[in-house]
Amino acid sequence: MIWPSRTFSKRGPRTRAAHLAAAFLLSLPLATAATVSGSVQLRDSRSDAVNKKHDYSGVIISLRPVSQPAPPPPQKHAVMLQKNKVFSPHILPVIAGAIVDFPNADPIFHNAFSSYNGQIFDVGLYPPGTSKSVHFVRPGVVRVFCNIHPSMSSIILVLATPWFTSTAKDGSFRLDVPPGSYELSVFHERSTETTLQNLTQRILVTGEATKLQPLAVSEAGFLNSPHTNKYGKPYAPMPDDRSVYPGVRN
Ligand SMILES: [Cu+2]
Repeated sequence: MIWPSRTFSKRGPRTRAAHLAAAFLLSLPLATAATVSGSVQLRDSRSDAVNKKHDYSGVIISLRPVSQPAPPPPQKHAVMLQKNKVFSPHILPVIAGAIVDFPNADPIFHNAFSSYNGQIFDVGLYPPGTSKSVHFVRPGVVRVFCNIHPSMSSIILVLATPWFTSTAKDGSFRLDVPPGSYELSVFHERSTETTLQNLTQRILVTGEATKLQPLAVSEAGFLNSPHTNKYGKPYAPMPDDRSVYPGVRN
Protein backbone atom coordinates (compact mmCIF):
# COMPACT_ATOMS: atom_id res chain seq x y z
CA MET A 1 0.00 0.00 0.00
CA ILE A 2 1.40 3.43 -0.96
CA TRP A 3 0.21 6.59 0.74
CA PRO A 4 0.06 9.72 -1.45
CA SER A 5 2.57 12.27 -0.17
CA ARG A 6 -0.09 14.97 0.12
CA THR A 7 -1.83 12.95 2.81
CA PHE A 8 0.95 13.90 5.18
CA SER A 9 0.50 17.63 4.62
CA LYS A 10 -3.05 17.55 5.97
CA ARG A 11 -3.94 17.82 9.61
CA GLY A 12 -6.67 16.04 11.56
CA PRO A 13 -7.65 12.46 12.33
CA ARG A 14 -7.09 11.26 8.80
CA THR A 15 -3.50 12.51 8.89
CA ARG A 16 -2.85 10.81 12.20
CA ALA A 17 -4.34 7.60 10.83
CA ALA A 18 -2.10 7.89 7.79
CA HIS A 19 0.95 8.47 9.96
CA LEU A 20 0.06 5.50 12.12
CA ALA A 21 -0.47 3.29 9.08
CA ALA A 22 2.81 4.44 7.54
CA ALA A 23 4.65 3.87 10.81
CA PHE A 24 3.12 0.39 10.97
CA LEU A 25 4.19 -0.41 7.43
CA LEU A 26 7.70 0.89 8.06
CA SER A 27 7.97 -1.24 11.17
CA LEU A 28 7.02 -4.44 9.33
CA PRO A 29 10.46 -5.50 8.06
CA LEU A 30 11.79 -5.26 11.63
CA ALA A 31 8.75 -6.93 13.16
CA THR A 32 9.04 -9.98 10.92
CA ALA A 33 12.58 -10.76 12.02
CA ALA A 34 13.09 -10.80 15.76
CA THR A 35 16.28 -12.59 16.75
CA VAL A 36 16.37 -15.23 19.46
CA SER A 37 19.84 -16.28 20.55
CA GLY A 38 21.30 -18.43 23.28
CA SER A 39 23.78 -21.17 24.04
CA VAL A 40 23.85 -24.82 25.04
CA GLN A 41 26.36 -26.59 27.24
CA LEU A 42 26.45 -30.39 27.27
CA ARG A 43 26.91 -32.02 30.68
CA ASP A 44 27.46 -35.53 32.10
CA SER A 45 28.82 -36.74 28.78
CA ARG A 46 30.97 -39.77 27.99
CA SER A 47 31.95 -38.32 24.63
CA ASP A 48 35.58 -37.24 24.12
CA ALA A 49 34.44 -34.56 21.70
CA VAL A 50 32.34 -33.02 24.47
CA ASN A 51 34.73 -33.52 27.40
CA LYS A 52 38.05 -32.75 25.73
CA LYS A 53 37.15 -30.48 22.83
CA HIS A 54 34.05 -28.82 24.32
CA ASP A 55 32.13 -29.67 21.16
CA TYR A 56 28.50 -28.72 21.84
CA SER A 57 27.35 -28.89 18.22
CA GLY A 58 24.37 -30.78 16.79
CA VAL A 59 21.75 -29.88 19.40
CA ILE A 60 18.52 -28.87 17.68
CA ILE A 61 16.67 -25.87 19.05
CA SER A 62 13.17 -25.23 17.75
CA LEU A 63 10.55 -22.57 18.35
CA ARG A 64 6.93 -23.64 17.86
CA PRO A 65 4.46 -20.75 17.64
CA VAL A 66 1.67 -21.09 20.22
CA SER A 67 -0.39 -18.02 19.41
CA GLN A 68 -0.48 -18.37 15.64
CA PRO A 69 -0.45 -21.31 13.21
CA ALA A 70 2.90 -22.47 11.84
CA PRO A 71 3.48 -21.73 8.16
CA PRO A 72 3.02 -24.65 5.73
CA PRO A 73 5.99 -26.88 4.84
CA PRO A 74 8.22 -25.71 1.98
CA GLN A 75 7.76 -27.12 -1.54
CA LYS A 76 11.48 -27.83 -1.74
CA HIS A 77 12.43 -31.31 -0.59
CA ALA A 78 14.88 -31.83 2.25
CA VAL A 79 17.81 -34.15 1.48
CA MET A 80 19.50 -36.93 3.41
CA LEU A 81 22.38 -38.16 1.29
CA GLN A 82 23.81 -41.70 1.42
CA LYS A 83 27.53 -41.47 0.67
CA ASN A 84 30.55 -43.49 1.84
CA LYS A 85 28.07 -45.60 3.83
CA VAL A 86 27.04 -42.60 5.91
CA PHE A 87 23.72 -40.78 6.09
CA SER A 88 24.35 -37.06 5.77
CA PRO A 89 23.42 -34.95 7.66
CA HIS A 90 23.36 -37.21 10.69
CA ILE A 91 20.45 -35.24 12.15
CA LEU A 92 17.98 -33.62 9.79
CA PRO A 93 15.26 -31.39 11.29
CA VAL A 94 12.21 -30.85 9.06
CA ILE A 95 8.70 -29.47 9.48
CA ALA A 96 5.82 -31.97 9.48
CA GLY A 97 4.55 -32.36 5.93
CA ALA A 98 8.04 -32.14 4.43
CA ILE A 99 9.31 -34.62 1.86
CA VAL A 100 12.83 -35.98 2.35
CA ASP A 101 14.84 -37.39 -0.56
CA PHE A 102 17.43 -40.12 0.09
CA PRO A 103 19.79 -40.01 -2.91
CA ASN A 104 22.24 -42.91 -3.09
CA ALA A 105 25.62 -41.46 -4.14
CA ASP A 106 27.54 -44.68 -3.46
CA PRO A 107 28.47 -47.34 -6.04
CA ILE A 108 26.56 -49.91 -3.96
CA PHE A 109 22.93 -50.55 -3.06
CA HIS A 110 21.44 -48.97 0.06
CA ASN A 111 18.20 -49.00 1.98
CA ALA A 112 16.57 -46.58 4.43
CA PHE A 113 14.01 -47.68 6.97
CA SER A 114 12.64 -46.84 10.38
CA SER A 115 10.75 -49.18 12.64
CA TYR A 116 10.36 -46.62 15.42
CA ASN A 117 7.16 -44.86 16.40
CA GLY A 118 8.22 -41.50 14.95
CA GLN A 119 7.27 -42.82 11.52
CA ILE A 120 7.56 -46.34 10.23
CA PHE A 121 8.78 -46.57 6.63
CA ASP A 122 10.94 -48.69 4.35
CA VAL A 123 12.05 -47.50 0.91
CA GLY A 124 13.39 -50.93 -0.08
CA LEU A 125 16.76 -51.71 -1.62
CA TYR A 126 17.76 -49.21 -4.31
CA PRO A 127 20.69 -48.98 -6.71
CA PRO A 128 23.56 -46.49 -7.04
CA GLY A 129 22.65 -43.12 -8.53
CA THR A 130 18.94 -43.36 -7.71
CA SER A 131 16.86 -41.78 -4.99
CA LYS A 132 13.81 -42.49 -2.85
CA SER A 133 11.49 -40.04 -1.13
CA VAL A 134 9.47 -40.19 2.08
CA HIS A 135 6.72 -37.84 3.23
CA PHE A 136 6.95 -37.16 6.97
CA VAL A 137 3.49 -36.36 8.20
CA ARG A 138 3.60 -35.90 11.97
CA PRO A 139 6.03 -34.54 14.55
CA GLY A 140 8.34 -37.08 16.15
CA VAL A 141 11.83 -38.52 16.29
CA VAL A 142 12.42 -40.83 13.31
CA ARG A 143 15.49 -43.02 13.74
CA VAL A 144 16.70 -44.09 10.31
CA PHE A 145 18.84 -47.10 9.44
CA CYS A 146 20.03 -49.02 6.39
CA ASN A 147 19.02 -52.68 6.35
CA ILE A 148 22.34 -53.73 4.77
CA HIS A 149 24.87 -51.67 6.70
CA PRO A 150 24.49 -51.78 10.51
CA SER A 151 26.90 -48.86 11.04
CA MET A 152 24.57 -46.49 9.17
CA SER A 153 22.17 -44.49 11.31
CA SER A 154 20.63 -41.05 11.32
CA ILE A 155 17.74 -39.12 12.78
CA ILE A 156 15.00 -37.18 11.06
CA LEU A 157 13.50 -34.84 13.61
CA VAL A 158 9.99 -33.96 12.45
CA LEU A 159 8.83 -30.72 14.07
CA ALA A 160 5.58 -28.75 14.16
CA THR A 161 7.43 -25.61 13.12
CA PRO A 162 9.72 -24.35 10.36
CA TRP A 163 11.81 -22.43 12.92
CA PHE A 164 14.70 -24.59 14.05
CA THR A 165 18.47 -24.52 14.06
CA SER A 166 21.44 -26.59 15.12
CA THR A 167 23.99 -25.43 17.70
CA ALA A 168 27.50 -24.44 16.57
CA LYS A 169 30.59 -26.09 18.08
CA ASP A 170 30.63 -23.55 20.92
CA GLY A 171 26.97 -24.32 21.65
CA SER A 172 25.63 -21.01 20.38
CA PHE A 173 22.45 -20.75 18.34
CA ARG A 174 20.41 -18.02 16.72
CA LEU A 175 16.96 -18.00 15.14
CA ASP A 176 15.06 -15.26 13.33
CA VAL A 177 11.31 -15.53 13.92
CA PRO A 178 8.24 -13.29 13.75
CA PRO A 179 7.38 -11.78 17.15
CA GLY A 180 4.98 -13.85 19.24
CA SER A 181 4.70 -16.52 21.87
CA TYR A 182 6.70 -19.72 21.33
CA GLU A 183 7.45 -23.05 22.92
CA LEU A 184 11.19 -23.66 22.84
CA SER A 185 12.21 -27.32 22.52
CA VAL A 186 15.62 -28.94 22.66
CA PHE A 187 16.61 -32.16 20.92
CA HIS A 188 19.92 -33.90 21.55
CA GLU A 189 20.46 -37.50 20.47
CA ARG A 190 22.33 -38.47 23.64
CA SER A 191 19.79 -37.06 26.12
CA THR A 192 16.83 -38.92 27.56
CA GLU A 193 13.29 -37.93 26.64
CA THR A 194 12.68 -36.77 30.25
CA THR A 195 15.76 -34.53 30.22
CA LEU A 196 14.63 -32.92 26.97
CA GLN A 197 11.03 -32.56 28.15
CA ASN A 198 12.24 -30.67 31.23
CA LEU A 199 14.10 -28.17 29.03
CA THR A 200 10.93 -27.17 27.18
CA GLN A 201 9.95 -23.58 27.97
CA ARG A 202 7.59 -20.86 26.84
CA ILE A 203 9.21 -17.70 25.57
CA LEU A 204 7.83 -14.38 24.39
CA VAL A 205 9.60 -12.93 21.39
CA THR A 206 9.20 -9.20 20.95
CA GLY A 207 10.39 -7.01 18.10
CA GLU A 208 13.78 -6.76 19.75
CA ALA A 209 16.58 -9.25 20.14
CA THR A 210 15.83 -11.90 22.76
CA LYS A 211 18.82 -13.40 24.56
CA LEU A 212 18.01 -16.57 26.46
CA GLN A 213 19.63 -17.91 29.61
CA PRO A 214 22.27 -20.60 28.83
CA LEU A 215 20.79 -24.11 28.58
CA ALA A 216 22.53 -26.98 30.38
CA VAL A 217 21.71 -30.21 28.53
CA SER A 218 22.59 -33.39 30.41
CA GLU A 219 23.48 -36.70 28.77
CA ALA A 220 22.98 -38.57 32.07
CA GLY A 221 20.97 -41.78 31.79
CA PHE A 222 21.38 -42.14 28.03
CA LEU A 223 21.79 -45.74 26.84
CA ASN A 224 23.05 -46.36 23.33
CA SER A 225 21.43 -49.70 22.65
CA PRO A 226 22.26 -51.48 19.37
CA HIS A 227 19.50 -51.42 16.78
CA THR A 228 18.12 -54.39 14.85
CA ASN A 229 17.48 -54.76 11.14
CA LYS A 230 14.08 -54.06 9.61
CA TYR A 231 12.84 -57.52 10.57
CA GLY A 232 13.63 -56.83 14.23
CA LYS A 233 16.56 -59.29 14.06
CA PRO A 234 20.28 -58.72 14.67
CA TYR A 235 22.25 -57.81 11.54
CA ALA A 236 24.03 -60.61 9.68
CA PRO A 237 27.83 -60.26 9.54
CA MET A 238 28.88 -57.29 7.36
CA PRO A 239 28.42 -58.27 3.73
CA ASP A 240 31.20 -57.86 1.23
CA ASP A 241 29.47 -55.52 -1.22
CA ARG A 242 31.71 -56.67 -4.08
CA SER A 243 30.34 -60.19 -3.79
CA VAL A 244 26.76 -59.02 -3.33
CA TYR A 245 26.96 -56.60 -6.25
CA PRO A 246 29.68 -57.85 -8.61
CA GLY A 247 31.62 -55.15 -10.39
CA VAL A 248 31.12 -52.37 -7.84
CA ARG A 249 33.63 -50.99 -5.40
CA ASN A 250 33.03 -51.53 -1.72
CU1 LIG B 1 23.48 -48.98 3.26
